[in-house]
Amino acid sequence: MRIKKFPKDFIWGVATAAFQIEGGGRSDGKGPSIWDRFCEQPGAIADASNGLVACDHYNNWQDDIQIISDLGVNAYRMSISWPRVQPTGKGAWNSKGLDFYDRVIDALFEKNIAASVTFNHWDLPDALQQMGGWANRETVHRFVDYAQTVARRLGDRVQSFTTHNEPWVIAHLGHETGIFAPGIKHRGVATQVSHHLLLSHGLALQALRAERQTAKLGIVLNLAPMHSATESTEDKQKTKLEDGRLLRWYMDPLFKGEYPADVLDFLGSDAPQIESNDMAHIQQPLDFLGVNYYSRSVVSAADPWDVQKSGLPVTDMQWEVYPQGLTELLVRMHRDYPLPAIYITENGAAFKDKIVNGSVHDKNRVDYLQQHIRALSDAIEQGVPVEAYMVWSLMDNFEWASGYEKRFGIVHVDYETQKRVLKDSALWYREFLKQGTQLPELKTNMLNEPAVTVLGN
Ligand code: IFM
Repeated sequence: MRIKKFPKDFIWGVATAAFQIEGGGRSDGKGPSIWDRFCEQPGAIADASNGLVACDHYNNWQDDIQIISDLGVNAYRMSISWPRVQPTGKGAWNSKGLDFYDRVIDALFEKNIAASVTFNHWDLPDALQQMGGWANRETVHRFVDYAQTVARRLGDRVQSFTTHNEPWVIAHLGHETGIFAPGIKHRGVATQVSHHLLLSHGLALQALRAERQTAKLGIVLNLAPMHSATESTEDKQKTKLEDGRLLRWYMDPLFKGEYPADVLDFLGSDAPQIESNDMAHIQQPLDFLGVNYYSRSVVSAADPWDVQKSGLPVTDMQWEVYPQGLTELLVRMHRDYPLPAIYITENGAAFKDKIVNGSVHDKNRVDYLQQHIRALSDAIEQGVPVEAYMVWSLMDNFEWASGYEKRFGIVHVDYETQKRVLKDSALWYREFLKQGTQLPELKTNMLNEPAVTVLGN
């Protein structure tokens, strides 16, 4: 039997985000972000926690980078906290904040770990929110200025810059359902926010390219295949609309310079205000497109879909384990859009982990990762230009509205002592990378096993 292998230059990484791990919430001149403010609202966070200490990565960053290096990955995805480097989102820069990231990037560079840096992983300076936040077009220009300043400072040692992480989450969960910061519940505001996020992405790319930035430039979307709960016309129509709102609302402007007509029809007066040239600004060539994949979505017009119905295993987030959805999603995107390099910028699972005699036997997470890596190889075989895979997450961290209750890490964090313990999934990932990324044999039969072939060299 021939063994499937990933190409030698494939990027393998682990991912985190500033607000979820750094802490240092009031240190060295950092300003408050919208997530600091959101955490102060009673009932907003499941365990009433906040990000003021988190994994205290602000103080433990050297040890954490040593862990990353010991895993044997060749990339680390991280984000910059905008209010740490510019406390009010405009005007004065905080040199201590910029120095912190400079040191982190230096350490990664010295260890030959490619830094993949996101400018906006949700922690907008609160001062900008006081002026309307992403709903205010002025924030677009503040963001471009911020991205330029960070890129000038770090760009010589960074492999890639991502403008925004998951604009759907910022717009929809932050401004329509209001379950994430800044907690606004208004569909019209949410669509305007999504437009400004896309516009700021396009303008930032142009500004960075004008300065001959050498790092690769892209954006990260959270995507999922949408499956209709039944064959009914209502369910199928809703499924098409949800696909439009999650995937085509972002992919069409980025690759076709227009919003999908059916979603605009649905939005009616909640559609965004678009100024002339906005769409051309948004449709910039991408060096890569980041895809965060966790599960599929099953859509039902009448009731919320009950994940137990399918009988598939679910994670602690109550998300179905559905690895074949990753292949399906990527193949469909490859069919419908002229894709650049695809980076899987997040993939992983939360489970109720327990430390037993100093170890965490998270076999369910090992299975999850193996199944998704196999699903990824299936997509590559079908021609999808995938060049990177990053596990979410390096370590347990602040899982937004779920607080610290959900553990996504391959490294366990004891929040009392800040002790890190490599879970079995981290040990497996390290071994997988050491052995030359041969495709893992699966014990379960969740994927249709294709004939085994060699991918690349
Ligand atoms: O923790 C988040 C991350 O910040 C963005 N993508 C999804 C992850 C899991 O919910």
